[in-house]
Amino acid sequence: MQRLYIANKNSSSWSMRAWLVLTAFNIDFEEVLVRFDATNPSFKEQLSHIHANAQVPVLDVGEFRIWDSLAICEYLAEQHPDLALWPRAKALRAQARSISGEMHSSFMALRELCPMNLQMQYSTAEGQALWEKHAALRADVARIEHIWAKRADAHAFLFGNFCIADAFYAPVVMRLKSYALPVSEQSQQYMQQIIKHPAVSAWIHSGLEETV
Ligand SMILES: N[C@@H](CCC(=O)N[C@@H](CS)C(=O)NCC(=O)O)C(=O)O
Repeated sequence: MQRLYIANKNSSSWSMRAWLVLTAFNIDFEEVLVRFDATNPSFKEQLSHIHANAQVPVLDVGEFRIWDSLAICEYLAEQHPDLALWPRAKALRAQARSISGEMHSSFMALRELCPMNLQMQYSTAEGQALWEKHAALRADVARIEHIWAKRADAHAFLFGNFCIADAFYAPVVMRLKSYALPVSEQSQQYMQQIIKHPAVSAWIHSGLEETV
């Protein structure tokens, strides 16, 4: 069976994306969690035996290994054309790929200032202080909210049904929530949709149970 190497569910946002796609679409896989924290000083060394770049996620499909979250999702979409991991309509699929690529390569202020930490919750005042201090963070969140606002139905996922693009934005949802960043009512509705998705809530549950 294929194996997905991941790090701590509390904090590993790139692991979360690949894991969500496999789980949400009921694709068989075995999970191997390599702790990435002070309890495991040999994380890099352990991972280097799986792949030379020594990062997670890595999907080991037996014949070969894929070592990047977006490449893993593309591979899964190729392997399961019946499952609509990307939207079926060509134009929507192109948009879904574009915003997933944008997530993969952008939003550095949000990523640096608000690392994923499911077990942490800022107060509204703490979130506001962070927000006011960092213009780059406000710009990242404005762009993300603009992307989310494009969805056709305020109560749906980005392209109707849950797809790879939603998995890519799920850790963003968790960051906005943990750091209590002020977002619109519409964005909060999308965040609720994501948080209550069964795959996302299963990941959150395990992340909250982890000892830090
Ligand atoms: N571009 C990679 C990024 C992977 C990445 O940065 N993974 C983090 C964990 S979320 C990691 O392995 N960090 C450990 C390190 O870089 O030493 C992907 O999308 O898979």
